[in-house]
Amino acid sequence: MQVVYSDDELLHNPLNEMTGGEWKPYVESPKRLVSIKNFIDRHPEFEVVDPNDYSLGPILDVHRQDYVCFLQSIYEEWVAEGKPAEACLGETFSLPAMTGKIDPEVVRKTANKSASGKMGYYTCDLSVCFVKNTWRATYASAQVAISAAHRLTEAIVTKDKSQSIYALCRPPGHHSSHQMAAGYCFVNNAAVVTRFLQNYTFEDMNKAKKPYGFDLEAIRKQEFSTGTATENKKILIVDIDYHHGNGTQDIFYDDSSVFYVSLHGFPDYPYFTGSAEETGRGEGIGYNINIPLDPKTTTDAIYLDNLERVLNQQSVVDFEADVVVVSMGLDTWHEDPIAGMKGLVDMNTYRKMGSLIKTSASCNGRPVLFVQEGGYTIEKLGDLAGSVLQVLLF
Ligand code: Q9C
Ligand code: ZN
Repeated sequence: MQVVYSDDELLHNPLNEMTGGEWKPYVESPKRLVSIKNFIDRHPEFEVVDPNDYSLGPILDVHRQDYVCFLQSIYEEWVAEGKPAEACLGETFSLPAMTGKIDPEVVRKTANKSASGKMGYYTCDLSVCFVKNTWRATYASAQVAISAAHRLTEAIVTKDKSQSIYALCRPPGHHSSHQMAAGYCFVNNAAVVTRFLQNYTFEDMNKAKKPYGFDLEAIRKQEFSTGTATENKKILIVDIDYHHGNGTQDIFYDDSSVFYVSLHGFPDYPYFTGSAEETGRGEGIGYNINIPLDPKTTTDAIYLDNLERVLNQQSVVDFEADVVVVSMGLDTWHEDPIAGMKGLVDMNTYRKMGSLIKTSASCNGRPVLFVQEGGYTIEKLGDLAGSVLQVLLF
């Protein structure tokens, strides 16, 4: 199985985050990726490949242009205002301005007048911290995901390669929405590849591809052109991260061409979403399934039973997805320092998750793109990822 990975993803390395009223070491550490990469390097069934560069286009098919500008420049603006170079963090959040009484465009303009205003407007918790190379790592993470989508498409076209691929992404993405960074996430990698698979033909993908080389000045000068929907591909997103993927859900909430399914600890971060009552809106009604699970009582058997049930549920099967995107968080493991289901204690459960993804009626025979999300038991991450991927290797 091919694994797309870039060293640039390691460059985002904040010191601390504020969690539960305490300053703690930043849990979403580059060591996570190093650990998975070491595991991959020791197992010859995996082949590590470099990403290519597809520019900002695919990112802008998901995220607002002003938000992408914010991601690119906020750190420099923060430092230019004389604020501490170690950490660019929010100090207020935009809720007080969002009462609906002020024109949202006026709020946006006011927020954009200062670095703290921007942090308050575009971020929503204290797990979002910018350091010098945050955008560089975020850009690399998105290009890793897009490159994996392109390679998977190539495998579909030529039919001679494995029909699944692993995007070893960091920072993760599923808490990020159109104009929002949250929960260690800046760009929603799973959403970006979903739109990329839908909007680009194989020829477009080949045309957009350049060798990867991060160049901030060149990126800033890029035309903010976005793709146009050319193929009506249907994408099933299966989110097995411990946390609810509120960003991904939000992005596709009105959309019947993307089916979002999530199993997650509940109630827990992100605290406001993830209930089973969230089923989609308008055209998207019925294309969003949340399975909230009690982290204290969920066992291996309960988890697998829920995953099996939803992946064989009639509406998901009838959707007839063209491609499956798995938001692969590994933070359901019972030892996870910030998450974890107390009863998920068996490594075989992760093998069975992979096998359900391979064989269930909604996924069977479909190409699968694994996108790395959370997971914080640094030493266990390779085993966990390897277990999920095991049955899909060949
Ligand atoms: N005590 C991902 O797994 N802080 N994000 C939670 C819990 C934020 C998790 C603190 C957790 C975000 C991608
Ligand atoms: Zn998570």
